[in-house]
Amino acid sequence: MSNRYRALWISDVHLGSRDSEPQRLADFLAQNTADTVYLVGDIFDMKALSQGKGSWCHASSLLLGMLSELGSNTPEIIYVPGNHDAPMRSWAGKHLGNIRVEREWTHTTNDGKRYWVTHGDQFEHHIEINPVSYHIGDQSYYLMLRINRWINYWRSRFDKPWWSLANHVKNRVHAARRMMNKFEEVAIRETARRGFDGVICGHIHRAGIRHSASKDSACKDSAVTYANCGDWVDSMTAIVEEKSGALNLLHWHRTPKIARIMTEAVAA
Ligand SMILES: [Mn+2]
Repeated sequence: MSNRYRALWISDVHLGSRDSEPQRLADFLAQNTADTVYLVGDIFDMKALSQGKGSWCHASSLLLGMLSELGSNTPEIIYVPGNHDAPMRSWAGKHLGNIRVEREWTHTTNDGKRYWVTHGDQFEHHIEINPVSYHIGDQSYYLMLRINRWINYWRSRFDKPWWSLANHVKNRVHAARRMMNKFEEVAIRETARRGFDGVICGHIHRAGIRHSASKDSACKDSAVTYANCGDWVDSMTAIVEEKSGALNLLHWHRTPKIARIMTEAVAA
């Protein structure tokens, strides 16, 4: 049985990178649908593909087929590209089959709240990052994903659910946590300044919904909702809008074995 929401947001799928988990997303989309589906950037990892670090597997093609098929059951699919699929930004205002490409978007919920939909990489420019530590952080993150895949391979053999090492470590490493908190602060401040009720973004691979009063003195009393979709590399999360207009965070934690069986069933 599938769940239908008013709207659904996913980001940071990184299709084409070695760390992408397209079969999990295909599994999720088979059971979760919406009137409007938003692809909030870094759907393709053109960076990895252009640097020769990519890999395009059968499941990636399967997922692409699924997305285009989704268009016939979904009135609207809006794709807001991110920094890893930045070349797609030049398609803003155009259609790619059933998918409408936009640089950013405003979504109005059923209870009349206006949300700014953006990938969020621009918020990073307001954060001072030491380029050396950024590079090390990036490298160790990808190494961690590799170790994580190995751990989960063994967990799946014992029918244990998916577990995220990167998330576990990220939340404990002080510098990473501070950077992500800063990102959220910048996003909230900018959202309040632009007069939105909230923002729905991705980019930092940390899912969450947070309600916050902006610290900005110019708009002191404006409460802003910050929602981050997370990713489909290791947290397997999505933001959805319920019929009431409320936003919710979904975690898709299936055992890899089930995901694999389902993918094979779709392919058959
Ligand atoms: Mn990004």
